[in-house]
Amino acid sequence: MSGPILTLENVSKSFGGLRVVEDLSFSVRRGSRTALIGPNGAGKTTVFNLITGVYSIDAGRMLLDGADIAAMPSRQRIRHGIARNFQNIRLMPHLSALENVLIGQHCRNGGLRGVLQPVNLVPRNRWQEEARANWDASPITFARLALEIWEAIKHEDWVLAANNLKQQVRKLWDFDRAYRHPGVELGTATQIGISLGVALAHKGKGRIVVDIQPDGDLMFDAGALWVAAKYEIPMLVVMHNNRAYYNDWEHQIRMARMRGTDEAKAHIGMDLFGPEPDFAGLARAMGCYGEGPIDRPGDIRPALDRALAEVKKGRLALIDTITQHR
Ligand SMILES: Cc1ncc(C[n+]2csc(CCOP(=O)(O)OP(=O)(O)O)c2C)c(N)n1
Ligand SMILES: [Mg+2]
Repeated sequence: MSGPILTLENVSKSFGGLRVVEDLSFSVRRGSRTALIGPNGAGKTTVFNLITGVYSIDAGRMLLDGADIAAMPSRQRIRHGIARNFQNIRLMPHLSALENVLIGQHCRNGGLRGVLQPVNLVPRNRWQEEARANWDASPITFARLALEIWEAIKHEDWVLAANNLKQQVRKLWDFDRAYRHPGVELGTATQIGISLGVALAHKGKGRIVVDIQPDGDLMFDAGALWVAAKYEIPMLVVMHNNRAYYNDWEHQIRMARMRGTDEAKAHIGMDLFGPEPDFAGLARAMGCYGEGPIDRPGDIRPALDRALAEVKKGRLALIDTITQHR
């Protein structure tokens, strides 16, 4: 092929009343290296942003190998070889150094999975391996609970409402649709309420709404279960029960250390045993389905499947699983 590889013809770009690029025309010869040089504020970065599709041009034409690319989104331009880097390095902190480098290949190998799969570097595969550490521990590890729930719902059209297993779920579940999670939770005293709202919003759409529910939070607002029964709001509630207002307990320990007071008293008002609340019984008392407490990890999956069947009938089903603290 001959002719220039890239051509800008009379390109202009304004931001409000500020004309940053005006009537710019140039060509880049095929196989050449071309630099854009100019003083600060000359508009160099804007030109790069126009060529790479970060901004759209106001006027003129932009041709790649003779084809007009002005309307092409940057994710497609990159496949045609138009890429940029940034002055500030932008790493993905959850990936290894090698994975960060390999990501640069994603546009040529069918996406991130395409690059990483052949060498078994998909981070989720690695995290799933890591999640199998202490697999049979009782109380149940967070990672096992997160994975057991994932295995039970991954073929459903699922939505995650409140989520008390943040680290594990983000690594182990595949959030492949915008509606899979509404965003962050507001913390204790809100989780069951917010989850109920999410479940109501998705009611009738054939989706399975999952709430990974802390025990202390449900102590505050048991009536939410009755509301779900009364208004037939289906939801799978998997209780991550650490028999404690643990977040607060940790805080009390920290405060005792800071103040030099008796750390052994930090549990007062913080532990939730002696007697243990029976959350499955509570769910049933409110007109919902309830099972538990479950402390043998192998019992979780069958219980989840039974609960799922109840949710599909239009009910709230609660599984009370006993987990480690943190
Ligand atoms: C009404 C109310 N009281 C107290 C708190 C303070 N607080 C924040 S986290 C927490 C403990 C939560 O326990 P749980 O819901 O079981 O979650 P865990 O930390 O055990 O995972 C408490 C009491 C709060 N957020 N709201
Ligand atoms: Mg708790």
